[in-house]
Amino acid sequence: MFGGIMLFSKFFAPTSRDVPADAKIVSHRLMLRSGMISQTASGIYCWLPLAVRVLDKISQIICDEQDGIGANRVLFTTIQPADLWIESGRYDAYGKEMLRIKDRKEGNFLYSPTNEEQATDVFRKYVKSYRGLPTMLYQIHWKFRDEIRPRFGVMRGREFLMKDGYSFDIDFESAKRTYDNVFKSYIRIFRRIGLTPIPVQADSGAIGGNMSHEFQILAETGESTLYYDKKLLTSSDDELMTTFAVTDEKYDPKESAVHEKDLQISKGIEVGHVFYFGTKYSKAMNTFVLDEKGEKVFPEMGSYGIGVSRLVAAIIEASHDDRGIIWPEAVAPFDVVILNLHVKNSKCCDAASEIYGAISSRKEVLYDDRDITVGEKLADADLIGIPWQIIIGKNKIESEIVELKNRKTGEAIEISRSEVIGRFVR
Ligand code: 5CA
Repeated sequence: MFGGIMLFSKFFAPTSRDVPADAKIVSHRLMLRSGMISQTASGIYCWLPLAVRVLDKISQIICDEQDGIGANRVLFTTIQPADLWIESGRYDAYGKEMLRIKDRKEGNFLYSPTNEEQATDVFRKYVKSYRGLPTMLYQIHWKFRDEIRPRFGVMRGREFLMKDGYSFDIDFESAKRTYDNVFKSYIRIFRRIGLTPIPVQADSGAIGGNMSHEFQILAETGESTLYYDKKLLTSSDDELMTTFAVTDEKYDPKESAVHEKDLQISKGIEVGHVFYFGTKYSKAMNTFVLDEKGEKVFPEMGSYGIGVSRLVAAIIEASHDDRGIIWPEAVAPFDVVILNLHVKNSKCCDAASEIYGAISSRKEVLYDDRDITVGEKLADADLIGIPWQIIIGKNKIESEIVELKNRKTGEAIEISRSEVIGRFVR
């Protein structure tokens, strides 16, 4: 990431001390209080600048890891013709969660809840030979699902941002390799974000198919109950490929391979879900390639989702304290916040200008230049959770001393102006 600076006085982050009464979980409360989101309708939120910066950081990590396994980023459409779904047989089956739309000519359309049909349609238009395989297309785009019970803010929204990928392989062995590659890339993505992913054996639900895993993040407010061996929490990436948690519907103490003393039961949030479903869509949508002998082969498919907007809430559930959010460095909206506690004191202003001018060549810096009370400034910084705070007060500034505080540990040290610059610009 390149550096940059932003003046808080010009930054649209409408923070608030009020605790929203109807927000039941901490991430929802903190996202509202830190001015990250603004509700427009049930389960439908506007994303404000702090939140957009976090979405962008998460997306960047996802794209990096997906491009790294040879997936191609595209943008499918949010509006799809119903015909594609009639062809796959899902138009009626999907039920009331699908938002159905008519255009001015009375044509039937829908707002994408997922894009298996469309990905298959794009594939079949262009790929005619086994030489075009394997192929994987992915996007990061908005979805709409008319959930019966949207709740917990963006955790279960109706409109939400998803990374969704779709793979096409010539046979099962190749499809399984692709599935495993995506599986491993997901583990890397969640680790890079600063989370501990728990793979879970899963059902395929509305997507259909015969092999499926979820990726969950532990949090007390999670909607799933997970049963797992406690060594899962410290497993290597390779070990996570073969040892999974199960959810309560699947847990059978008689069949469990986990020793009772190692069994952990915790709540989790589903942040990702991968599916292998073979030729379900390629057959239904008459999508085939010709193999080496010139014979028709229906590609073996999989689809792979990450709840990008849900992740923002899940990260906060996993990383906060009673003062606010504690962003993991990799996805923080800014790297550093400079708190000028006395914006009318010229020495403090000079120090702040010098420090942000120097640091912003390497780091993303928010400079809190607002004319508000010291208490409000300190409280806002803890609330929005930027990993490092440089606090400039008038008492020590004569001797060129500022305070450097770590948001996570709360540890604060007194340090000279030049030293603090040296810490961030190396
Ligand atoms: N087509 C497949 C994979 S591309 C699919 O749609 N999978 S999914 O239904 O499991 O969704 C993928 C991820 O999106 C989920 O793991 C979850 O993290 C997120 N997600 C699903 N529904 C919602 C929702 N209502 N609000 C926020 N995130 C959601």
